[in-house]
Amino acid sequence: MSSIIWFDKQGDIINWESQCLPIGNGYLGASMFGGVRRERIVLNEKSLWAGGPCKNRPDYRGGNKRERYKYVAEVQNLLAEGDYESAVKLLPELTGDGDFGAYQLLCDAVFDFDIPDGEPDDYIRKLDLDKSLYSCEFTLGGVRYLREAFASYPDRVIAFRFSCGEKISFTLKLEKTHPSRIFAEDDTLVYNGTVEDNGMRFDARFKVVTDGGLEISAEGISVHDSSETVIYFTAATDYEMKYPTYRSGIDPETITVPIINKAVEKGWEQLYNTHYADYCALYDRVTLKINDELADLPADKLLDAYRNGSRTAMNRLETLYFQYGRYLLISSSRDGALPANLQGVWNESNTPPWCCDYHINVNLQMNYWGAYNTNLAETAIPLIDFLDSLREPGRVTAAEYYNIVSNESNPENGWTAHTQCSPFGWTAPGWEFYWGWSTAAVAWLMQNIWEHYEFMGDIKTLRERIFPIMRESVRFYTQWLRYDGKQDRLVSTPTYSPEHGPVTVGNTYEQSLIEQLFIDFLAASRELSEDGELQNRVREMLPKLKPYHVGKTGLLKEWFEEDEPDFDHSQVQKNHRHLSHLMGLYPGKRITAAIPEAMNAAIMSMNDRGDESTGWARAHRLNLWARTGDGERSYKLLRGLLGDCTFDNLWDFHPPFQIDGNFGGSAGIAEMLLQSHERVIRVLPAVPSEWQSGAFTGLCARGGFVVDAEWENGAVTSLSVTSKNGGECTVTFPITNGVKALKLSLGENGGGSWKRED
Ligand code: FUC
Repeated sequence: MSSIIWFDKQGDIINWESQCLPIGNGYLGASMFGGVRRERIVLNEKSLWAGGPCKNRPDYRGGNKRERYKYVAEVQNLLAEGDYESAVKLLPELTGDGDFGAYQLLCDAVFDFDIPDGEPDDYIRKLDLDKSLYSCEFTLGGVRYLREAFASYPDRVIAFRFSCGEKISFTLKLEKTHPSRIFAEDDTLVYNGTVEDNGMRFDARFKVVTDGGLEISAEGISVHDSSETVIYFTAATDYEMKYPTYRSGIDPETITVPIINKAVEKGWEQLYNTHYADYCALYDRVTLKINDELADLPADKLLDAYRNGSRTAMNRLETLYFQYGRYLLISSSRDGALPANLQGVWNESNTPPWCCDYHINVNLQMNYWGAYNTNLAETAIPLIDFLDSLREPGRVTAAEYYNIVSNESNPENGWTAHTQCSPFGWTAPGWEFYWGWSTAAVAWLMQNIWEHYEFMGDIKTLRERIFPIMRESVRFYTQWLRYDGKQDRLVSTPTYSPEHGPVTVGNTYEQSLIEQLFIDFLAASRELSEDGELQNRVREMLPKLKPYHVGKTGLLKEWFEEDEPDFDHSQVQKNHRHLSHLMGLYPGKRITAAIPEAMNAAIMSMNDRGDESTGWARAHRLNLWARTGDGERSYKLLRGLLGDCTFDNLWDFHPPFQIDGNFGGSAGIAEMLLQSHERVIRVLPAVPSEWQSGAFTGLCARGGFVVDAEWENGAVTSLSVTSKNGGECTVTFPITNGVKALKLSLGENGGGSWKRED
């Protein structure tokens, strides 16, 4: 069944986050509503940001205050002495300040179509995920209207086509623009300006090819009596992901002009063919079918039916949501552009929630949870590039806040970042300690990039791109950890469990993330035959981290001190959205059924926190439950995520719209179908009884294996495992009532397949 998100009525153009349908190519985004007479298209260029260094802000330092390490040391000493009250007084010193900036809207393109009054018939607007094509079609006064759009990554352009059975007229005006010049250049409307806050330059072009009359002026575009008009759109800025100026010095029009000319030369058909080939090369790698998926309803009605428990709607929405996550990742994260932000690439505001930034206490990590297991490794390259770019500013933060200094005799000696990052190398803590301090956030991100090697086995990328970033992060943590006599372990201190709880010493979040980084770093070193002082140091420190402890209640402790009499329970929130102490279960690999005490304590903690939460927090819970192997509970979380935290356009909400929940949800569905974190490939490890039968192709396992499977009545009926790099793997999967292990040996670059015979 094809994967199409569709509506039988126009979207409300005011209600962007729930009504629009998005297209994008990593650099650019457009979101449409399907308005019949008035259409609003929200346009974005991913690097268009306020904030950062500029003429008016010559002293910009990525938020870093100076010599904060002195206060940090004092806080550490006070905490070690048990003087929490005095330590807390100093926490405002452990913050950053300055202009963080925000992701900007490029502009709204508002179309007014001169078409007769009346209700349209046979209205349909849709986003076809299989074709990566948006369209809106209707009949009015006996005339059929068709509007289409796609965003091409190879040609870096978005194309809009307006066709109808008769000749019509329409206008296009740009609204919510930045300070700019808007003018005609032959058949092109040029929107050339700057972001007021920082002088970032941009150039956007709308080139019109029409069979009708055309007028372009500062007012916008006016098309008369046309039965077909194509508008080619592109935009670029002078942003460059390079410390310390973050400007390329290149006129953006030198990028946009050749792009737009080439696009027109190619024309709609050829552009689309190039786009389709590029898109399918990623998207088509994975298919998913669950039961019969009968319902084919408009998205809002599909959601209603889903909430009401309609069987046919359920599996349909689940597979659609799964593929939508993949579509959104392909559309918002491509090599050469910045990574997907809190809203991917789509944004209607100059003051978006959380600045639409790169939050790294869960959100950016979650954006990429599905990148590898759903076979989209290429989409995660921007994350590697971005983290690499944070190393230089991150060294300033390491020096000012941690006294970990890189210099000529000690280069690349350690980098760090905190809760929120910007494209301008903001790596300092936030302007309040309680949400802004997050020393282990980078350790967490190292899991994301290590996955590249785990899944792809690409030694060159590991050696040249990933390992240097990891190694410098490891250097940072080895110098940061200190021995705590009371706790008898090496600790990160002070720590604050993301957005939750009192300041403590060595909370589970930080200890467990640093532990996982050390483990992964040693594994990476083995692959590269790197062994030296740093590896020795890590081997020595690793067993002293002791992250996991079970409390009096039997729950896994979030704070080491939580059973102590003077622990401040007033800050503990029972149903808090973050499950920061369970990093070892997911996305980490430390808590498994092989350590039942830890697994049981983790499960008790999850039960204690409850299943209801915000969008991304449900997606995290879904992945966590999938790791426990509990299919029914995972399914309950999935149903909650889709039923309670999803807008009509299938965007996840926190609220507001936050794309991490879409990505985490998609990753979670894959995690229910296939797991590989324990050196064993588990097929259908957490499938609910509701998913009686189904089939998937192309899901990826660590070690470079690609798995296709079919199942019926919960038992695998067909299984194929293909190795990308050669090697052996062990596969387990359910056969009738139980799980049996089957070993497949796969040759060099070879593959294997197995068909169950009854
Ligand atoms: C994290 C969360 C918030 C929000 C923000 C963008 O800090 O705790 O809920 O999602 O990121």
